[in-house]
Parts: sequence; C-alpha cells; structure tokens
Amino acid sequence: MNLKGKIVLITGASSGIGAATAFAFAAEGARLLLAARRAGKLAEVASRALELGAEAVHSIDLDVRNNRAVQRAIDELPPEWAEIEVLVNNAGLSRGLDKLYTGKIQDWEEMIDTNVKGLLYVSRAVVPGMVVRHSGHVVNLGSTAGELPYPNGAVYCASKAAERSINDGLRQDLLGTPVRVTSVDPGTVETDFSLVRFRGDEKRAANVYKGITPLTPEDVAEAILWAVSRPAHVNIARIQLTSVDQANSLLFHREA
Ligand code: NDP
Ligand code: 8X3
Repeated sequence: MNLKGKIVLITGASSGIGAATAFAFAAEGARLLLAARRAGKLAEVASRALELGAEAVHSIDLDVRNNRAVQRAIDELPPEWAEIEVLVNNAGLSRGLDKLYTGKIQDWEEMIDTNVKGLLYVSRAVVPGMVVRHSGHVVNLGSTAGELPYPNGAVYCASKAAERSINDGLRQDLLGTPVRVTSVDPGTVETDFSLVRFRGDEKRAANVYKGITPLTPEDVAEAILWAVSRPAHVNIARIQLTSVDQANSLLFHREA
C-alpha cells in the first residue's frame, strides 16, 4: 500500500515509539495527525517529520483518558484531516513496579485509564469513519507483557492483555469490512517508558536496559510500517518482536 498523502493518526507521538512511528510514516510522504499532551515535544516531532518528508502535519493536544476531549478532537478535525486511514493506538505508560497487594491504586487507575480506556475511546471515535469509507487500519501497541505477566507488574501486564483482547475482538467485529487490525507487541524498547514508570528516577530506569541490547523505537516503527504497507487484502494480526537478549517478558540474557 502506498502511504503517500494518507492520513495517519498516532497517539503518544511526543516521544519514543510514537515519535519514531511519525518519522517512519513521514518518510513515506504521509499526512500526520500527531496527538499527545506535551505540546512542546509534539512541535519538535512535527518539525522533524516535515523535514523527513511528511506531506503535512497537524498536532492535537490530547489526553486520551478524556473521552469527551477525544470525541471532540476527532469531530472537530478540519475537513482536510477528517479521513483517517491509519490509527496507531500507541499512547500508554506504566507506573510503579509493586506487588499487587501493596500497589498504589492511583497508579492502577492511570495505567488502566490510559492503556485500556484511552485506546477504546480513540478507537470508538475513529473506527466508524473507517467503516463508512470502506478503508482503514488500526494498529494497537501491545507488549510481551500482555502475553506473560511478570512479578510486580500485574496491572500494567493486565492492561496489555486487555489490549490483546480488544485488538482481536475489534478484528472480529470488523469482519465483512476491509478495515484491518494489527497488534504490535514489543519486548523491552529503550524509550522514556522506564523513566515514566519510575517517575524520573534515571538510575533505576537505566538499570532496565543494563547488560542488554534493547529494541529501539525505530525497530518497532519499522514493524508498524511493514504491517500497514502490506497489500490491502492482507491483515497482519500480530507482530511480536524482542531483542535477541530477551526470550519473553520474564527471561533476559544480561552481560554482567
Ligand atoms: P514513552 O514514554 O517514550 O512514550 C509514551 C507516549 O505516550 C508519550 O508520547 C506520551 O505523551 C503518551 N501518553 C501517555 N499518556 C498519555 C495520555 N493520557 N494521553 C495522550 N498521550 C499519552 O514510551 P514508549 O514509546 O515506550 O511507549 C509507547 C507505547 O509502547 C506504550 O503503549 C507502551 O505501553 C508500549 N510498549 C513499550 C515498550 C517499551 O519497552 N518501551 C514495550 C512494549 C510496549 P505525553 O506525555 O506528551 O502525553
Ligand atoms: C513494556 C515492556 O517488559 O517493561 O511493555 O513490560 S515491559
């Protein structure tokens, strides 16, 4: 599929995998709708995306946890931005690494509200237009954590298990339409993810990647771009990718 001039909405485009995905689609000449809460970071991504070849960029200051704001943002898109061809549901985060019985309820709410409810809200706002136009592709960011939970991460892992069910359920619900649904499930990727999880504790965040060669955000962006650029009749259901230093969400090979 040729992506030149196609409208691609990426949530969580201000950082990490979302930003790398914006750059990958920019190089294909796509028109980018970039959404996140940090407008300054989004402006930097937008400017780089234009340098890389994006046909146009429109940024949306959006918190995916706010259903009304999500619906309004989609309803109020300028007409030339309304026909979204690709939705990348990437906005997400983890908070804390705690045993379930000592975890902070506020952290749970933030993860579930963002990773599960936010993904649902954006999909609910965007997918009906795809169905009407008989064209579209939804890519959801899952994780190896959604397949196999790890200790102290039950709620984050559960949010990614929910993503897996929503992804597969949506594909069933769209059967009979040409709209495609793909889950891209990475293992450990070096981004701000751990910094966010540990609320800015740089040393603790760096330890996550110590002794391994993690995936890069660009590795994941390439997988997303590959899935989306298959011929229109091909639906890639799921791509799971890890670094060679990771076998699954529990097992790593770390150099001392
Ligand atoms: P980053 O922290 O680098 O990026 C997360 C992005 O999500 C940011 O752009 C952030 O933007 C956005 N975001 C967070 N909360 C909200 C919100 N409420 N509304 C809108 N945007 C929001 O992490 P990654 O790039 O690593 O994470 C991207 C996705 O990939 C997540 O879904 C994550 O679960 C998944 N993933 C990550 C892996 C990893 O090891 N890094 C592995 C597997 C999956 P802002 O703060 O500006 O709103
Ligand atoms: C993010 C990667 O392994 O920290 O999904 O859960 S992990």
